This record gives sequence, C-alpha cells and structure tokens, in this order.
Amino acid sequence: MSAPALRLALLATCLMAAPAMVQAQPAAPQAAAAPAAAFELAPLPYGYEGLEPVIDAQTMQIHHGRHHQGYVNNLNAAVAQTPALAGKSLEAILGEVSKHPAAVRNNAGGHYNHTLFWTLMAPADQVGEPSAALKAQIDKDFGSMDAFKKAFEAAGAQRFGSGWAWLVWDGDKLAVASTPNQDNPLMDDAPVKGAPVIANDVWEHAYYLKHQNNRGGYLSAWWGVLNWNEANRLFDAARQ
Ligand code: MN3
Repeated sequence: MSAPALRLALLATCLMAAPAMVQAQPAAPQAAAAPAAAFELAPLPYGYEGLEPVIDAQTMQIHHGRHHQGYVNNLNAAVAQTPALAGKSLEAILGEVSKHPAAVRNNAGGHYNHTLFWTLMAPADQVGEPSAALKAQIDKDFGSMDAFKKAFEAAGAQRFGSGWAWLVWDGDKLAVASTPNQDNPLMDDAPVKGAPVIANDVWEHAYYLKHQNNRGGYLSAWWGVLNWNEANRLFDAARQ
C-alpha cells in the first residue's frame, strides 16, 4: 500500500471507529503498522486428541501450538529483516531459499512442512484409502504398496538427527527422499526436488513423549493416521 493510500485507510479506520473510541486511549501505532503479509498458524483440522493412540494429545498440543507457532513467529521476524522477501509467498521463498540466511531457510521450511503435515494426517476413521491412480503409480515405481512403505520408513529411520521423510512427484515418477532439519523438496538446492505427496516429521518432538527412542515404532504406527484423501489430492494436483 502506498503511503497516501495507507494514510487514507488509517483515516477511514479512525473515522469509522470514532464513536466507540471517545473514552479510549490513543490507538497504539503498532496496531495499524502490522505487516499485511505476515504468515499465520492455521488451527489444526482436528482436535489434539484426534490422532490418538498413534500420536498423543500432549505431543500434538506442543508440536502445533509451540513448535509450529515458533516457526511462524521466527519466519515473520526473519522476513521483516529481509526486505527482498516482502510480499513473497512461502513457495516462492522456498524456491530461492539458498540466497537467504539460515533463519529464513529453517523457519520457512518449518512453516511449510508443518502446515502440510497437519493436513496429511487425520483421525483413523477418516483417512480414506489410496486412489486407484496413486496406488497404480506406487505399484509402478516401487513394485508394491508394502515396498513403498518399507522405503519410506527406511528414509525416516535412517535420517540421522532431525528431519523429514517424503514421497514426491518429480514430474515423471514418485520418489522417496529424506531431508535434514526443516529442508524440503521445494527448496532450490534440494537433492530430490518435486511436489510433496506424503510427508512425515521424524524430529523427536513429533513422537518422543509416546514412542521415546523408538522412531521405527512411530514410523510404522503412523500409517494408521496418514490421510490418504489428502495424499490423493496432492498427487492429482501435482500432475496437472
Ligand atoms: Mn515438527
């Protein structure tokens, strides 16, 4: 918004609010100056307890309300300090992330990955099943659903430290990958690039309260809350 337009908008806001503000303190300047394009944390599409018993409610509450909120807050702070990023979409930032400081990489990745992750899970009675198209492509590229699941679990289990396991559509085929930290396949310097179809968070904060050191147990139980309806939608969208 240009400076004159901003002044007009502020004036209009003051005029509209005037009757209610007779007794009020002068408006705090930061309220009007909040960045228009700040990233926000969306609510979870189910309750904290919705993924029990695979993922416990306390883990979901901390993971969404503190970890993800932290990525959002830190991303907004990093963008505010990097004028070249003003107004850019999350996907656009990820696509040029190698040009930017680590705080942008880690928090843009953290926000994107978790936003995706929440929608890729659902209560066990709402997960649906793989579409015929996705199942056929998995059979073609991995041999069978079981072989795909084995490869995906291995990618998550073998990621040393913190990171993510992915199923991506690379334009020609499906591929399993893993990334460190909050990296993802949209980043311009990712070793495996493509459109995410399935993603699992293998940071200890995603499973430790319930599964402790048993990352393999978490990875195998996680199929019970994988939202195939969303994976099918992402696969269809990626091929258009
Ligand atoms: Mn996480």
